[in-house]
Amino acid sequence: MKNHLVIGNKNYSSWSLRPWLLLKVKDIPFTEEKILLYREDTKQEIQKHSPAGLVPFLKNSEVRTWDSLAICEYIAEAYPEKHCWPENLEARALARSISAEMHSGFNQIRDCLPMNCRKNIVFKVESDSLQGEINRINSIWQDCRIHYQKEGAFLFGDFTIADAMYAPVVLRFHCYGIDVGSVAKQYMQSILSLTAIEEWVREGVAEKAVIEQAEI
Ligand SMILES: N[C@@H](CCC(=O)N[C@@H](CS)C(=O)NCC(=O)O)C(=O)O
Repeated sequence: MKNHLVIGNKNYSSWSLRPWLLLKVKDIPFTEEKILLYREDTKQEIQKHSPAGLVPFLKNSEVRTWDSLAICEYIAEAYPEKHCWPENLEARALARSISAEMHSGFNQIRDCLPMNCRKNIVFKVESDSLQGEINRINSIWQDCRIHYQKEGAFLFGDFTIADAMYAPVVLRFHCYGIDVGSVAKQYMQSILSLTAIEEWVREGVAEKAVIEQAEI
């Protein structure tokens, strides 16, 4: 099956990173096409592929699918041998819950700490609502790691969709110097050490485009 993934700028597009990382880590072949965001023709270019007018978007000879979590769910179903969700029912329910929580929430983190692989600063967190979201993520990572640490270095042991969903947050916390507990820090290191993340960041940093709206 020839998968083709349409993504945005690697430096900025956190939603694009999620399915891209899942495909890479699970070693599923795909071609990629980048559409630069915040340009005059961005919408028009994306709509050539996606009816929703947003990236990421995945297509192959069988399906057209869009929205990061829906794409990841499709990959999980199309490649059951890749175990994109945890095997265990209880772990799977938790992995789905925290993935959905990420997908539908954390607006303060999105607004205050936009993904920007080039950033290397220590952001001073002054708002309680932002700190509250950081604390929630810290406790999600800590609880998962403490529970599943014997099974591997990721949230549920092996890399799953839950890790793909939280990878952009790891990058944000890393680039903005956000302080988390030691267990969460260790988890961040597992994500940051992935060859695929190194590749994404390297290519994102090398991009020429600057999106002023995402520069804080
Ligand atoms: N809920 C969507 C959000 C996708 C999204 O907001 N994508 C942004 C880039 S990160 C986009 O395509 N923006 C283009 C535009 O608004 O013109 C998902 O999970 O994929």
